[in-house]
Amino acid sequence: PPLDSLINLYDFEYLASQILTKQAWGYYSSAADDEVTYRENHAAYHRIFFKPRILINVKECDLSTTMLGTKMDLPFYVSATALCKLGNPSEGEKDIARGCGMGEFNLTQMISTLASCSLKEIVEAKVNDKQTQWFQLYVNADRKITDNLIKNVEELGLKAIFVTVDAPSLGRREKDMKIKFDPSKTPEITNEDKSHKKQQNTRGASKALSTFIDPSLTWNDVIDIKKKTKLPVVIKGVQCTADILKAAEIGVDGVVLSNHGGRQLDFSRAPIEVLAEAMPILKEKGLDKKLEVYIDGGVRRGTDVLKALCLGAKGVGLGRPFLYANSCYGKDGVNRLKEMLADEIEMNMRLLGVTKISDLKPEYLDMISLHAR
Ligand code: FMN
Repeated sequence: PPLDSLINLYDFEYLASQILTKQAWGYYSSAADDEVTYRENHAAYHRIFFKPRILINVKECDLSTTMLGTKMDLPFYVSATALCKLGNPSEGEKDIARGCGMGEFNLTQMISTLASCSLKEIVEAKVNDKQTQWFQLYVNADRKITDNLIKNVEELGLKAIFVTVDAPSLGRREKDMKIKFDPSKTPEITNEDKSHKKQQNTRGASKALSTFIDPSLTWNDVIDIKKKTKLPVVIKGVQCTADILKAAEIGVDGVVLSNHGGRQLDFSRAPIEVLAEAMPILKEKGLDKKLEVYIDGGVRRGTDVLKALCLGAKGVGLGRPFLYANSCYGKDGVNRLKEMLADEIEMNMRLLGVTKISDLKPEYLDMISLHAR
C-alpha cells in the first residue's frame, strides 16, 4: 500500500506481519516466554490518564529538548535493534540513518553492537551533519574487542555509549526459536567477530547472537568503561529504583529504564511503572540533576511519550516500530513514522495545554490506576 495510507504506528506493525519473511517477523516481533511483559509495557500506559489545562495559548509548540548535552529536535529516539538487514536486506541500518535525517526534524539513532551494516557505513549514511548517533554496547568476553569498538565509536563521532546490561543471557523467545537459524540466510554482524556464523542449527537468531555477550559483566566493568571514554556513558536495561541509585553513585551519565522490549525476563515490570516509582525518590535526593533517565518499551503513541516525559524521562526510545517501518518502506518509512509520532506529540501537547517539553510535569497526570494490574 502507498505509504501515506498508513496513519499510525500499528499500521506499520500489521503490514510487517504480512510481508516480512518468517525469520525476520519471528526475530523482530518475538518476546520472552508468555510475552506478558511485552504486552504490559504498552498496557501500563493505558492506566495513566491526563489532567489537561484549558485556555492556554498553544499556537506555538516546541518539541525540541536536550539529551546528554546535545540539542535534539524531538523528545524520542530510535533504540538499538540488531540485524536491521533481516527486514531491509540491502540497506539495513543505513536506511534508518537516512530516514532519521530526512524532512523537518532530525531524530537520534542508537546503533546496535549487533548491527548488520558496519558502523562506518551507518555513520556515512547520515544525510545532514546535525544528526546525532549513539552507540549501544554489548560487552564482549574478550575485552579487547570492546576496547576497539569504543575507540572506533569515538573516532566516528558518535555522541554517547549505552551499555546494555539486561541480557546476561538471552530470553526465551519462542516465536524466534521455532525458526531454525540458518547462518547462510542471516546478515553478517559487522562490528564483531563472526563466531555466530559457526553456530549451525541453533534455534532462532537470538540464540545464535547470544555468543557475543559476556554473562560475567558487573558494575566494575561499567566503571572501567566510564574511565576509558570521554563520551557520556548510559546504562541500558535498568529495572528498579535501587539500581538507578547505584548507577548515580558510580557516576554514569544516565540510565535507560528498559526490559529490552519484553524480550528478556518475562514478568519484569513495565518501565513506565519503574519511572513513576523512581523519579520522586531521585528528585528528593537531588539526583535528577545528576543523572538523565530514559525509557523504552511499548511506546506506540504520542500520548505514551507525553506520559513518560511528564514523569521526568529525558527521552523515550522505540525499537520495533522503526524496524517495521524500515522493513516495509526503507528510509521513507522511517521518516514517515518519525513524522507521525512528532505530529501526535505536538497535537496532544496542545490538547494538554503545554507548549514546551520542559513544562511537562507529573501534575498533568492522573496515576491512580497505574498499579491496578
Ligand atoms: N537492545 C539492545 O540493547 N541491543 C540490541 O542489539 C537490541 N536488539 C533488538 C532487536 C530486536 C528485534 C528488538 C525488538 C529489540 C532489540 N533491543 C536491543 C531492545 C531495544 O533496544 C528496545 O529496548 C526495545 O525494542 C524497546 O521496546 P519496543 O520494541 O516495544 O519499542
